Amino acid sequence: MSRIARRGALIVLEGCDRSGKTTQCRKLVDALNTDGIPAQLWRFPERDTAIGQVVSDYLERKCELDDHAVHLLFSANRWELVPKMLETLKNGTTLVIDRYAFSGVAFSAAKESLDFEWCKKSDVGLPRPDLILYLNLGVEAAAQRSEYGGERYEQKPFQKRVAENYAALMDDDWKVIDAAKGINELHDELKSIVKNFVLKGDVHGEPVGKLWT
Ligand code: 2DT
Repeated sequence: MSRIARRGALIVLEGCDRSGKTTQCRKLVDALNTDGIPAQLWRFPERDTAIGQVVSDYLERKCELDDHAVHLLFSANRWELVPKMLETLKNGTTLVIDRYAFSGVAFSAAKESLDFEWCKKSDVGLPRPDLILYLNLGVEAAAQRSEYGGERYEQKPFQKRVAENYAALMDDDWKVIDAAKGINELHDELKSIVKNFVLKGDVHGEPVGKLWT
């Protein structure tokens, strides 16, 4: 009997700055690999491409760009990696992605110049995540974790608007996780959710969906 090849799952972690996404993504991928589940850690923006380099310079305040233009560059940075993303999933590797199109909308639409619905448009049709985990941490608690750095967007009023935009994007498919706990406790919770999800195998026979269609 022929078996349909098992694709990997597309898993996204989202949340405001300092919610612990990057640490948790790293620990998750290590844990999955240790348990014999092939997984890779990806992040957006992916600063190593030509487009990502411009985005990185913008974030580090090395250059100025029109708000619309930089929004589209963040989006293009996702689109340029779609072929590799689909190929990796097809080969059975699960992707854990640190930020995705939801960051794109939540951060851009926090700027007065950009409209929320306009911000969604450039990401319509991207591979749709199979699982979205939102690390929920209040802006005050986040700011207490450590000083925000010097990058653009790392200020409290802006982060408050970002959190409101995330709330507007959220639907029943999102898993909201309380991130105001210790690193290991949070890891155990995320690992259990992700492992159950991957092992349940619902996504394996399903094609990757298209976002916001
Ligand atoms: P990191 O600190 O995680 O590297 O993020 N951002 C991110 C956007 O404004 N639009 C996007 O599409 C994405 C993916 C969030 C760098 C900053 O870039 C913001 C924080």
